[in-house]
Amino acid sequence: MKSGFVAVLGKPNTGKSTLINALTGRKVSIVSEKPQTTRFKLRGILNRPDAQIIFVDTPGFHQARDALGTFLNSQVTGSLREVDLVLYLVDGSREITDEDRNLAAEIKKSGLPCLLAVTKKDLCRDEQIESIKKEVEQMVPVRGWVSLSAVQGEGLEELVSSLINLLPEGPALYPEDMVTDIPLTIQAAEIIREKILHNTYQEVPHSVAVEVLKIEEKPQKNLLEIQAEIYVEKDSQKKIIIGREGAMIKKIGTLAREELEYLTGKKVFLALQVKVKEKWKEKEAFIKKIYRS
Ligand SMILES: Nc1nc2c(ncn2[C@@H]2O[C@H](COP(=O)(O)OP(=O)(O)OP(=O)(O)O)[C@@H](O)[C@H]2O)c(=O)[nH]1
Ligand SMILES: [Mg+2]
Repeated sequence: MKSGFVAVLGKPNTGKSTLINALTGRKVSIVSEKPQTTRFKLRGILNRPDAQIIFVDTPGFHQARDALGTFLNSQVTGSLREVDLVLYLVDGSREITDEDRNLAAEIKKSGLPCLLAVTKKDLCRDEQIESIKKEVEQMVPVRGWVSLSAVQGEGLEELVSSLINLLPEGPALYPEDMVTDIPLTIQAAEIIREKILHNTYQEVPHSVAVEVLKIEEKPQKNLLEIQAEIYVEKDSQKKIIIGREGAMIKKIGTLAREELEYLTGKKVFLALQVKVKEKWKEKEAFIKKIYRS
């Protein structure tokens, strides 16, 4: 039996969360086309008869411009101290940038074994993949590489076999029916945030934080009452989230409620409140409170 933790690292938007969801067959982590969707470490567990792989999803490593960016990057570098192996994702459909290079330098510094995955194979030519592989090999020593498309499910089996090969011997570390260890409060907050990411544009998605304050169970009614706060940085953003005559907040609430009902198998009553917290992305204490770290 092989088992261990694999940090899934890459610059923003390389497809880390999409890949973990595809591998585990569940929505462990929210996904959007906007960079910096993932804001903290999330674990997704893949069980095989001969192995248990615990994937650690991480925020996209980038050039930080505020306290939130610094916090996100610290989640990435912190994950390097917790894992057995690194899965380094590089987007096959884009040029390699300094963000890829800076991350490669962090991985190299960690001394951890690293497997390269060139992602979004469905969007690129074979020559592109080959040239990315060559460039990455100059940046960090890799123990192997795969190219894959998480969206089309291509290359995933090869990836899993390569990871199992590199993992240490060991027993399963989590129960076999467990896919994630994320508590419902965080899952609910992420689902709400995802609906906002999918329905708002420009600076709004990046200025949103969601905190679930309370989840109350009413077993006799098979009901969950969930109370959450949506934080934005400016009054103008609050107006966008609420929408004309409350249309946007209603849409976000309905979409989130439906998904939470599907996830929990219970009826959900969702109470959302939008609050302005000026410059929260500059406030480390606020960020740590929201992300409970
Ligand atoms: N065509 C294609 N698109 C993909 C693939 N994998 C991910 N995407 C898209 O790329 C975008 C980013 O995906 P995410 O999984 O959120 O990327 P991420 O690396 O987790 O991003 P951050 O959390 O922001 O660092 C989304 O729009 C995905 O649908 C793929 O294999 N092919
Ligand atoms: Mg992500």
